[in-house]
Amino acid sequence: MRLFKSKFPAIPTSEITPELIYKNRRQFIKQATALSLAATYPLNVSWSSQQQPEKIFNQLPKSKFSTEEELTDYKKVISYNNFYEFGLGKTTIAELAQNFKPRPWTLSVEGECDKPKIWDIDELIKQFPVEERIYRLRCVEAWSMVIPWVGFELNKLIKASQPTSNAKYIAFETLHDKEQMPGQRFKLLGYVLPWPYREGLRMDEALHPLTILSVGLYGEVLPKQNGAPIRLIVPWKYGFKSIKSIIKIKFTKREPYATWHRTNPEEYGFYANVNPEVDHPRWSQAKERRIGEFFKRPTLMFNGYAEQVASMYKYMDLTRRF
Ligand SMILES: Nc1nc2c(c(=O)[nH]1)N[C@H]1C(S)=C(S)[C@@H](COP(=O)(O)O)O[C@H]1N2
Ligand SMILES: [Mo]
Repeated sequence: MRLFKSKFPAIPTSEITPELIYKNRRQFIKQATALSLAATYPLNVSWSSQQQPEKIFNQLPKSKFSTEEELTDYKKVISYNNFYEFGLGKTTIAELAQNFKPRPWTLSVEGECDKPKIWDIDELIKQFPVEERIYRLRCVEAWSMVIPWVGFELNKLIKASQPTSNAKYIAFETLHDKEQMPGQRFKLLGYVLPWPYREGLRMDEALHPLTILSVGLYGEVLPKQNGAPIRLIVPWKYGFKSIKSIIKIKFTKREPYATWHRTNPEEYGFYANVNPEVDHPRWSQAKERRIGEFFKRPTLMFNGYAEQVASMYKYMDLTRRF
């Protein structure tokens, strides 16, 4: 059961009016009214008044790829984030992201493909039906969460775009907009990361059924701080590969620019596969703290997805190409 604040409006009045709300409008209003009448738990955080708590994804199919581990608390998922476009602190991102406008939004698919297209975000969600996928997310900083994402397999969008035989890699780019993203205005952060934030995958990794594009979590539209309106999730890689607020996807011949890798190749490899045996130069990767737990737990090879993904790397020296 999701937590809604008590002044939750019966009719959504926000600028976020996805088609799905209209599609399920009757049911949505019924639910929303019931919830606003019921005694609900207020979110005790200052930015909650600006949150968009619409539970817009009804009766989602559950993915067979979901983990059965205990979910990380919703409040933790939306209040402990890494999103450098908004700042350096993890607990302040949620507040700093509240003026961000994730709709209207377009995602451009381009490069080495026969069917390039500029997608409207809601058109994309309609075209590629979403499901619930519960994944572990392991940050390079040795913490992890278990999150019920709402999304669809990236391979569906790739197939619809008809990549050419030259498409060996796929590149992703986040919005670059100083007006909306305060972290992009600060010199200090500018020295840390060149904007826009970019990431990339090898084509077989991008086509893997575990790789998804996420548009929601916990049955809601994706909160701004978690990468609204659309982000990548690659569960066997460190969190920084899972690029947020994507505006562009490009098929390329060569290994694309990847922000953390290019700015600090000693510390962040292009592959960034979760590997307890390869330490980060400044700390061990052998264990992780599951957010909400006290004791650390051992980190698993490929974040526990070895059975599904290890074969993609069987001829690679994973200590050299980390
Ligand atoms: N555009 C962009 N995407 C990003 C980041 C970022 O700073 N900018 N941080 C990454 C890192 S380091 C992590 S751990 C995850 C965190 O996702 P979450 O806040 O939803 O848990 O987002 C990744 N995606
Ligand atoms: Mo991270």
